[in-house]
Amino acid sequence: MKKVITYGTFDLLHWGHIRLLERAKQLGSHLTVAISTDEFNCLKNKKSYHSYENRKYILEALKYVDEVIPENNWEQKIKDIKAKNIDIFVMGDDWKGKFDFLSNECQVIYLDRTEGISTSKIKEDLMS
Ligand code: C2G
Repeated sequence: MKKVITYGTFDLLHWGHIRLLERAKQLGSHLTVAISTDEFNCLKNKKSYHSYENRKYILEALKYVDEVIPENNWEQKIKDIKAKNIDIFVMGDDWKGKFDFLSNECQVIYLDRTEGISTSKIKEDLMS
């Protein structure tokens, strides 16, 4: 049973997020998603429209997602991977290279980011 993990804000959930989660789940049989808390989003200079609790509620409703945990900081990934016996760490390739240090703990895979959609594009388009 290969266990997969990924991290992100997942605000205003869109098909780019879903394609990422779908492909992440296809790599194993269990997918954990660590969602950035509202406090951590501040550190990432991101303000999400939906609160952590509501983003968690939405992600937990997805058939590809088996577990949702909070992402509180940049440093927790190694601890999460060890504690949960994770086999594969997945991120979109806008993060390519940034998490290669995790390859001592598990397989690190960057998946193609879905072009033409993003949470910020949704916000910009709605403003125009
Ligand atoms: N993503 C994607 N295609 C898009 C938009 C997002 O594949 N059009 C992917 C991103 O590459 C990321 C995931 O969806 O792997 C979540 O994206 P965000 O919510 O924007 O997450 P981010 O702010 O990049 O946070 O510690 C890691 C950070 O928490 C990642």
